[in-house]
Amino acid sequence: MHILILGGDGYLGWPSAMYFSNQGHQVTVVDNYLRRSNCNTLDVGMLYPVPTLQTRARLWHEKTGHEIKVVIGDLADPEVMRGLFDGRVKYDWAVDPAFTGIPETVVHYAEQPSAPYSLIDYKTANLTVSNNLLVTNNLMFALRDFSRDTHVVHIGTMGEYGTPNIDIEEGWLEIEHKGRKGTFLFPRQASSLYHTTKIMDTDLMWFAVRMWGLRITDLMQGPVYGIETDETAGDDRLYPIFNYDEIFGTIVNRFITQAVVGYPLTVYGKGGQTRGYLNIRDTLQCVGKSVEMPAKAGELRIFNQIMETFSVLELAEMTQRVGAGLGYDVTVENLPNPRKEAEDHYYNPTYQGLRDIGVEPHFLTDEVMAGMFRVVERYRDNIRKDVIFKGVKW
Ligand code: USQ
Repeated sequence: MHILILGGDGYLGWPSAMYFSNQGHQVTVVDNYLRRSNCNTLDVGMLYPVPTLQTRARLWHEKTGHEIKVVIGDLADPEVMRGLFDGRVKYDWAVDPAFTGIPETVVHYAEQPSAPYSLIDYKTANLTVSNNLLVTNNLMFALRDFSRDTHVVHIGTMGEYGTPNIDIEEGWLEIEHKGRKGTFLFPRQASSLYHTTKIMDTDLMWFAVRMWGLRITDLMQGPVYGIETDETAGDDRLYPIFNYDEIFGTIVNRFITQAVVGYPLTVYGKGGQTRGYLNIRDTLQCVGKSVEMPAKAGELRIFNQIMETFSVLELAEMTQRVGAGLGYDVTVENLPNPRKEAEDHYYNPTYQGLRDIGVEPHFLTDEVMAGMFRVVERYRDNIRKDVIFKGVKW
């Protein structure tokens, strides 16, 4: 299969590229280095330097003999997107004459993924809205015009649902109203502008499915943690981008980094905020299974992509416990919450669909967290305390 990975430089994009390449698929990654550029502009640092996509593809080829094709371009520009499907980009490893090069699958990660970034000011808000919606809309039109049978696997977010006072279903809700029934997208109410762009993505994709019969899987993912995957095999030159700063770092990765450098764990508010989490290895499995078993033509298939739920306080306690076992004295500080979000709420999402198609969860055990500590420790000298908390307010 030819798999196109949009946003192939990101935290999840590059590990996905290696994962599919390792399975023998033809993989093309596309990125404009937006994430790196935003990190540089804000000077938030990363845990370790990450080679360019071209260098990583070369290293991967040396190690495995597999080729990952790299295209550098801004997918918010419709011509860049359309060029991937209309023959302008040459997929030169297409040795089989029957192989058109048109990707059978697109994995769409090409979005500005940070909630705090989207709320720094009107400029970062506009960048988030324009990038995320234009990339998704450009993809929908490119597929409408050139390749309606291509399956899209899009990474959505559990944050689209917010924290409603009812059970969260997988994407859809059957509603009975005045004696009649219908199935609708589950109500969405995000608590950041970034998360709101993902709701708008869902609407754009649902429109394209209804109008043009596209086939789309939308994976509502929770915060991801982890560094190593089977494909990195201990080679840190193949590690994904790893942020621990307030803007781009997500909570588990941040807490471990804070513990290693002796910075009190930054629990926002009461710490009762509960979310669904997953290991980066499970992101690969979930996307992989979705690719193997695609949505049907004219179907918007939605899965909730989480493996277990934790509150912020539970994660802090676990980080303290695991840190203590490794000789760290980890302290916790309850900071006034810079975000507007419920700190004590009902949370009961359904997340059976991906297991039903064969995903086997890796849970966040003390051992798994200790493994992450051991990786982060190796880069302790790189950790900058000044980027850990700045307090971007909603
Ligand atoms: N939090 C803290 N302390 C911190 C960082 C976060 O208490 O130092 C809290 C936040 O207030 C929030 C929770 O931890 O309640 C999760 O925050 P996060 O920064 O780890 O994740 P979030 O902003 O929700 O966004 C991340 C990814 C995003 C993805 C989303 C999935 O950046 O791309 O869509 O997780 S979800 O959260 O399910 O919407």
